[in-house]
Amino acid sequence: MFWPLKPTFIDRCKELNGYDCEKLWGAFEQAYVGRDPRKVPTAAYTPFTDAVNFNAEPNKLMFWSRTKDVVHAFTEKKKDCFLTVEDTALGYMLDGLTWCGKEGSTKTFRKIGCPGWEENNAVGSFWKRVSAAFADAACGDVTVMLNGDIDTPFNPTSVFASIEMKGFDSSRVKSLTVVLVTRKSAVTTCTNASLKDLQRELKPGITYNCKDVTEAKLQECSSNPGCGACW
Ligand code: DVN
Repeated sequence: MFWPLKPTFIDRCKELNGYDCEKLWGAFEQAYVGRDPRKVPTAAYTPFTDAVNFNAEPNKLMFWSRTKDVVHAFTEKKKDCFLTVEDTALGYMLDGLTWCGKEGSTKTFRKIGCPGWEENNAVGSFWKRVSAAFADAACGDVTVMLNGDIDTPFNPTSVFASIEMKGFDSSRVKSLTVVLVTRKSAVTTCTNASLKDLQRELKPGITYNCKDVTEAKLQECSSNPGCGACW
């Protein structure tokens, strides 16, 4: 099935209010249209991130790695307290979608003919660029939801480790809290070796916290009123 990308982008953009959606579409599309879909550098999306001009509300930013479903189920109920990049204008319009361009064409293609998750593909470069913009805007206390059901919840090649954490400005980010979520059997706790790596890589001046949280507890927290730390 083929759905053009633009109507979805524009509809989602209108839901957010306050954006010139045609202008955002133009800034987005110029990154990949007419290009080899394997040669889209992250910088090609800078006109888009500049046009979104995202200003983070302090203490609300929620990062994640290998917890996509569980984190979004949580922020869906807690939008006043926590925002992932997909809950903001940086990520909302493109969440869950695939696209690319083609040399010599002015069209946007969907899935068929688009490369997979390889270096400099149109979709991957977009998420790397918007993740960098999201992390750059972070201030105050930030949170990351990591996966306690795997051996290495902090993976150095993940977008969170390789782009977002490196992008925190230590003069603005006060603390990072790891919420280590366990769905089934807890393979990992806050004593995990990869979390020691995380602490070593955290910029000096940013305070580290870690909480082991079951998914059941997280569900309870998402139903609690207020933004206080429930875990
Ligand atoms: O903090 C978040 C958020 O801000 C986001 O922009 O980046 C952070 C999450 O990225 P991450 O740390 O690399 O976490 P993941 O879980 O390893 O990867 C996140 C997503 O990237 C995956 O869910 C994949 O998206 P999809 O296919 O479910 O829509 C995608 N992804 C990552 N590596 C991939 C891949 N898709 C296919 N193949 C891969 N090797």
